[in-house]
Amino acid sequence: MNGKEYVAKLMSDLKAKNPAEPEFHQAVQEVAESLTLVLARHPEYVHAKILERITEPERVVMFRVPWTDDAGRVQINRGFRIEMNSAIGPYKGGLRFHPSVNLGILKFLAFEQVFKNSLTTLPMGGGKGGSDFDPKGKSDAEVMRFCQSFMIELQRHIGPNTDVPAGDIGVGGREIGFLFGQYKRIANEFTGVLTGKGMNWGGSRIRPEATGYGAVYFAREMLATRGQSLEGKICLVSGSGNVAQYSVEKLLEFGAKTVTLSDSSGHIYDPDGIDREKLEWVMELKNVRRGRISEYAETFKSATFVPVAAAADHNALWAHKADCAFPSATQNEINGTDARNLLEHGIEVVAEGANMPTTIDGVNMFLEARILYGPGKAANAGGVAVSGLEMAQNSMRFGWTREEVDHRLQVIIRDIHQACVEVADRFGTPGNYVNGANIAGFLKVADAMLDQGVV
Ligand code: NDP
Ligand code: 2IT
Repeated sequence: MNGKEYVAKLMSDLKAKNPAEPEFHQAVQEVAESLTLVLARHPEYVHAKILERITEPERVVMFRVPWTDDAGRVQINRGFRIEMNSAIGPYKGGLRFHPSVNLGILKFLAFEQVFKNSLTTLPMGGGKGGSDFDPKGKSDAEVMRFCQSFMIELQRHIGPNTDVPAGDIGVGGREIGFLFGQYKRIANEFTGVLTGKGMNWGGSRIRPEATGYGAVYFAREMLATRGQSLEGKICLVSGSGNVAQYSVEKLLEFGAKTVTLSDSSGHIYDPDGIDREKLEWVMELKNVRRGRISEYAETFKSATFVPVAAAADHNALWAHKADCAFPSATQNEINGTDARNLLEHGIEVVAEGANMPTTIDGVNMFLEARILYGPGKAANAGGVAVSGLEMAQNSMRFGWTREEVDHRLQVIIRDIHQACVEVADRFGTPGNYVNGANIAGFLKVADAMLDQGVV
């Protein structure tokens, strides 16, 4: 069997065994295609069935989460934790609370996390979890009761040396606080069992900023390969949550101008740019008042709000002219049409703050156009990297300064970028960060799996 046939068989078996999980199929397909380059040179991975094993979670936990709302009604959600791979360290990855959450989405995220965590150079395996619970419109007391109920089950499966969850969509500082409080109460232990903790109770400096800052640092590294910088660049950022906010903050610091933000209702376009004052306003809107991004255009007259068009085949945010794009909302937010729109308007850089925001045809268009395309597992690895640094600080019972953590984050991102460039070169596809990230992330995990036998 040649590489192409091997991947075709792997995919047809995977789809038969895991039906109705399109995002998981998509994530595996992209990695497996990169790995055809590796398998030809390394038959030992084929013999040991590394790909077949790496696509099968080590453990999946699925559970009922009952809670009562403020009106006293009983509510039921579904909770999950996917423990994907522990070859190089304890399972590590975020929790997502969003009504769209299902097994297939969390498996795609856990799969991506395995390679991403390997790229960070830190000893972390891969996992992901969450619930179809929707925090939107819920009171703090409802969110707390939900988190407490969720943790009553999750606590059996996690631990600082076993599995260390963190935040993702719908899970920020507030939720991590409620989850940590309940874990501590049940386990009667104060340990670093979650990351993204508050600064007074074991959190790391720069963890809230890390994913957005990291994506911008990654873009800086990519631009440097062409002798350019972010200074003066026009940037499109999607989302308006954790990753989007800190991407805009770092872009401002580097002299770039961000002209968009979004949420699931639509996007704002502000040709004057989102300055520090406007960004501060967005942070208050989203993190404190938990409002909608449409209010931005009501407050700042330079901006227009464009609602999501129900039947549209594209996302209007990506049709604005810009130099750089930082998709920071969710998976598959850039399809083939969006990629074409970006390319037609001269996009030079795409750095993915979100996980798998670009469909496979969109990815292929970016690669063919030879723009600087940084896939999520490399470009957004700063978040989990600083989670790894939070674990290290918790183990030492010590905390580093902002400068120390930020310096380490920059070094890690530089090393990830370097690894992507070198590995893409070594496997005959220079400048292809998709192959670079997939292969570099894979080799370390695959070799650890070989060393550890058939487990
Ligand atoms: P937040 O919950 O803070 O923000 C998510 C943002 O994306 C919101 O503006 C939200 O809008 C929007 N969004 C979410 N789902 C959809 C959807 N289905 N369609 C349109 N817009 C949507 O999450 P984060 O900023 O933490 O996460 C954003 C992305 O970054 C995700 O892909 C996540 O997996 C990834 N990521 C996050 C990391 C982290 O450390 N937090 C680390 C690495 C990657 P609305 O309010 O309307 O839902
Ligand atoms: O997708 C991700 O890397 C995250 N949501 C962060 C995971 C973590 O453990 O910090």
